[in-house]
Amino acid sequence: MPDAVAELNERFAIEGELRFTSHGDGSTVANLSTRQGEAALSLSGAHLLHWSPLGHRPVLWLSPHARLAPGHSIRGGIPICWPWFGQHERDSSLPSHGFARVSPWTVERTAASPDGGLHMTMALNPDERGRSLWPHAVAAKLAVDLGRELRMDLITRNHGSSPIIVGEALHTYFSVSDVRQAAVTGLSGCLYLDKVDGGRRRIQEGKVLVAGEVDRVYVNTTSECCIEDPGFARRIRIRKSGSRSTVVWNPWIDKATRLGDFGEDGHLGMICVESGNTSENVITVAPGGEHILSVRYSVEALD
Ligand code: TA6
Repeated sequence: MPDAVAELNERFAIEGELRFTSHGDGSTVANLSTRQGEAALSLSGAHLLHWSPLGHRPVLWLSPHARLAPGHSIRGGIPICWPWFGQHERDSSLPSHGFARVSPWTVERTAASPDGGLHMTMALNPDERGRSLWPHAVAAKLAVDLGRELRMDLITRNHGSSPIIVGEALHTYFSVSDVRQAAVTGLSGCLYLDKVDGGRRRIQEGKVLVAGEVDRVYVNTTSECCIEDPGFARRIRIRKSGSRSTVVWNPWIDKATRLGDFGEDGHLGMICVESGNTSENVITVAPGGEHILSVRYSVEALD
């Protein structure tokens, strides 16, 4: 076992609950297992790959063609989009959704929680490329709390002397039985930018249903959303704070084929509901200031 992983386990492993493993593609993964569920997180991108609450199917969708090697964006799980969302507004050659998800993160703290869960804090440790792309004294941390629910806090701290504008999102891929039968609730009446129709601004009427490509940026919404999945007889609840944008995305057939890493009919088994601050909701962090984007995910039976 390479020294780096041995040192990680020496410093941060928790007997029977949290252990680091290295993989042939160069990735290092934190494996979390509690009496309330299991999860796996890649240190590259601080990318949550899997989450299965006790008694439930996996909640996150991960493509069978996902590339876990460090430095590559991973198709599925929870990519961290930071410090911009989507294409960089001035330079389209820069990585889509920022560089945090393709950068190394370091483990800062792990702990067993009193309620039987696990806590893990990681810090973005941008490599030379990341620092060159964004030469600002701004730090990002991710706090993960795995219990009956999954809580993720994306923390931005401005250590510089001028205000910094940040776009961000937890770009979460959820596993559904059949996206054509699923529905996203909580966004009715919200204004959205329809990226499938040139960014036209529209108002959501009722539940969000998918029968083709959907790529919608809902703005000025702090609403709790749910994914109702009759096929898996479950509801996935998404509660957020420090977030005024929600993105709903399914590439459908043509875009999934163009992206090339969804696998056969992969688009039918997933839907992204992303909590963040994008478009007109990007955040300004004052010098010495901090912003926390916090999301809690839970699963319940669909009665
Ligand atoms: O959040 C939706 C979106 O912005 C889509 O437009 C699509 O580009 C998706 O993100 C995936 O982006 P990626 O860079 O991970 O392929």
